Amino acid sequence: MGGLFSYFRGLLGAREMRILILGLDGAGKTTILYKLQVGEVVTTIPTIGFNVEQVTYKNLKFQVWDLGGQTSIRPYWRCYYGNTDAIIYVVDSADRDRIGISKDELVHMLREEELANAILVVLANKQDMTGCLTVAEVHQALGLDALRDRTFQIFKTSAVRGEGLDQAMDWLSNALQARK
Ligand SMILES: Nc1nc2c(ncn2[C@@H]2O[C@H](COP(=O)(O)OP(=O)(O)OP(=O)(O)O)[C@@H](O)[C@H]2O)c(=O)[nH]1
Ligand SMILES: [Mg+2]
Repeated sequence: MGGLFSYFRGLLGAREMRILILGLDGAGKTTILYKLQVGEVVTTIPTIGFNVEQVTYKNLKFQVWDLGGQTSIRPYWRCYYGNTDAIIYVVDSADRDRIGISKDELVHMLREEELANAILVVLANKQDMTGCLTVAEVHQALGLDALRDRTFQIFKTSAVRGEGLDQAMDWLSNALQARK
């Protein structure tokens, strides 16, 4: 089955990339998704379950799953890990109280076998807020120094201002293409 699929994949050219957007509730996942899609911020309500969107970015088609981040929903993230090419992990840089929980969820997730080859993009979001952690502090707090055998990069973003998202997506597009 897998062989047949790879054959068709080769025949038909690039397949769609499957990307998950994860992070604690309120981190800004849905805002980022809609920003990428339509270029303007729409009002979001907390995501119960998930949003799936098709995002085309520089000729790359992404199937993006924005999974809700509430505590009760987090155990279900793993149901969506299969065939994931990349994870965009969103952190609320202004939420100092919960950066440790954010780290724990990330570490937990990266242990999953199914995600062993997934590229990781960390977005230190809400950089427009005064008193937020810097990108270096987020890097440190998430323990990213400890990552081994993982293609990853961290970016500072402000989803509401649309800052940093292009750089992050550019990097991700290149990383995905380089891997094929
Ligand atoms: N100041 C600021 N606010 C942001 C930023 N990104 C998102 N927000 C706000 O943070 C709140 C939560 O954003 P959402 O995009 O709904 O968060 P989410 O990660 O999808 O949350 P769940 O669906 O509950 O998991 C909203 O009020 C957003 O407007 C940002 O970069 N800066
Ligand atoms: Mg949401």
